[in-house]
Amino acid sequence: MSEIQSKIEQLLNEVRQSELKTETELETYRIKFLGSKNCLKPLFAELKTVPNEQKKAVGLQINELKNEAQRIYDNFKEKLSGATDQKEVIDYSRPGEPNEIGARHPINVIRNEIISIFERIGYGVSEGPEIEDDWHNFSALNFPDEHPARDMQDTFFVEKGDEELALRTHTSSVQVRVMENSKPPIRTISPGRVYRNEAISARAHCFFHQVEGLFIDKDVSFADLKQTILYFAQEMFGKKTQIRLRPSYFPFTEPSAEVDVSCTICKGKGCNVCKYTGWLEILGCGMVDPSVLTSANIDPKEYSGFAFGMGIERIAQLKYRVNDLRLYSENDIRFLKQFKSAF
Ligand code: 2U9
Repeated sequence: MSEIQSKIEQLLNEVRQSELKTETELETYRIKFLGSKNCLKPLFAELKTVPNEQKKAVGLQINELKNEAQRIYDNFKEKLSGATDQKEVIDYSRPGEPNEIGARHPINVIRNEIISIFERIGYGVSEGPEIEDDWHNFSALNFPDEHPARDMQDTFFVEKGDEELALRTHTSSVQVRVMENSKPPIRTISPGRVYRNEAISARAHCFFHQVEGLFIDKDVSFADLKQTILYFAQEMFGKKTQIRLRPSYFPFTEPSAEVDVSCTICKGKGCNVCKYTGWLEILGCGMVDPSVLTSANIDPKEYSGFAFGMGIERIAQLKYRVNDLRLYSENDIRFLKQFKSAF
């Protein structure tokens, strides 16, 4: 082996044994083997002195050394930059991925809005059990024993030993408890879930939500009731909303009325939402029947009161124009995420 060939071999070994662990080592290597004044250059100069018959072979060896030096440089450079990338992945100072914020259920949004409207005129909120006894759900509210609402078709009965309990069919039962446990003046609303044994469809469900209201004091009149309902309707549906009362019947109120608001869509002109009547039914109300006051130990000669009740789904339906009741309990995220709200 000629002198130049052993130099080439020596450099080849050196290149192959290089361990380049830092940027500085990499740069030193680059300057030595690949830089403008690299240590391979003298070999090319020396090549000129090599006898012609060996020139080709030696030239190829120098080229191979040069390529090997470049390959090794590239390998280490890639490794080092890979390590830098990895450092970026575990950069603990980076802010986390934000969680998507949920939305309130539309029934809760409307419930809270109704509560807020009545709280502004002095009403408190009362809650009670969903499993009720016959007295609080029916008898105290003047439902005769044979009243159809007690029937198996409307009420879910619950067996508990000898006691016959039921899933409450309205939140009036909560207000009977308020009357029994406190003295007038009473101003309370009871929001909550109620149950009725109905086949599930777009228009009916076996459970829904109500807000009922009760006002008992001395000299409470039907005019007070009407003004309270007007206030509620205008807060809920807008200042220009009008109301109309139609006579009705409920066992627990006398006289009783159903209340319509001027159509929130067409403002009374007539459209397919109000079936071209200009009016939408929103709640029922009336003066508390004296026998209901007596049941809860309130003297009807001294006190009078009014009450009202509404379905939250119904109000939500009018506000949001949702026409299928089932959507409210299916928990479809595409439906629920549309109700971001202040309430
Ligand atoms: C007491 C006495 C009377 C509450 C009332 C209504 C009229 C009424 C319905 C509206 C639609 C129920 O959700 S709905 O199906 N409610 O029409 N509710 S008066 O009367 C009471 C409440 C409590 C102690």
